[in-house]
Amino acid sequence: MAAAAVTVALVLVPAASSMGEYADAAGDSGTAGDITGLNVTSDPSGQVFFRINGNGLSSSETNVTWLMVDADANPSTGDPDLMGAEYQFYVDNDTYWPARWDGADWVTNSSATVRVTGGSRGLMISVNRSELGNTSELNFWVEAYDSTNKRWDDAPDDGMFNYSLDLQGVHILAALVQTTPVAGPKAGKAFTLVPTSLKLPPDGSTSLVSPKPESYTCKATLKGRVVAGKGTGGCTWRLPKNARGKALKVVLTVTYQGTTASFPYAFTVR
Ligand SMILES: [Ca+2]
Ligand SMILES: [Ca+2]
Repeated sequence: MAAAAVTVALVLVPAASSMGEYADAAGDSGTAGDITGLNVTSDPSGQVFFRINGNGLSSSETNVTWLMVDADANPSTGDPDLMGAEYQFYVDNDTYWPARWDGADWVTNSSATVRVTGGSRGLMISVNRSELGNTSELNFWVEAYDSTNKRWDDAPDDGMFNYSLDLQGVHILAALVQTTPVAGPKAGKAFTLVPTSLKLPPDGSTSLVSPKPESYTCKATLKGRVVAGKGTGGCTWRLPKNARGKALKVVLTVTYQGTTASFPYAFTVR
């Protein structure tokens, strides 16, 4: 029996690497609490854990923290003034309020699975997907707010972060790449592939600038045989002179906000 119990416990704990890791600048909050970063993870039961790191968070009744959740990952549904949030959690120094958008107003939501712990240097807000509209993928943002001095710190500064329960991190839809030469690989020449930006789900951001991966690596095969890459991420190859007409297949793996995703690209060597 003891062995079985241990097995269950192990299954319930997400792997340390399976976590969304979201940054926010330090020292940008004025008199409000300063959010310095967030981690989000979830377990197989659908409990989602939002960890908000910072300084001076929820330190009084007037210096509070909000977590807004766009539970259908769709900014065009939910509260239009809050980037399409359907759920929110208001946390001050000694209480919290779980709320849901009823289509016109914010009303108290059920909170049987809600846990709020921590203090001014870090808050943990945890809730099951059953009390987030059975979400499988969500957007979220956090605000530390000082209502006395009307100062705040938003994370992110613009738009929302994304978290997929299945992926245990941000849902990276695609990577846009640039190749050198632009026309594709050429026999006897070097060929380089660089990811220029990532396509993420709609996040309510007003910025037209797409995010770039934080790091990336490549793996390539030429007519099914591995070719070693050089340079950044191993994404540059010198193609043999006899490679003309052969298929070059590249798998690009990008890392962004603690999450990795791989995308295949196929070329024919000229
Ligand atoms: Ca901050
Ligand atoms: Ca929504």
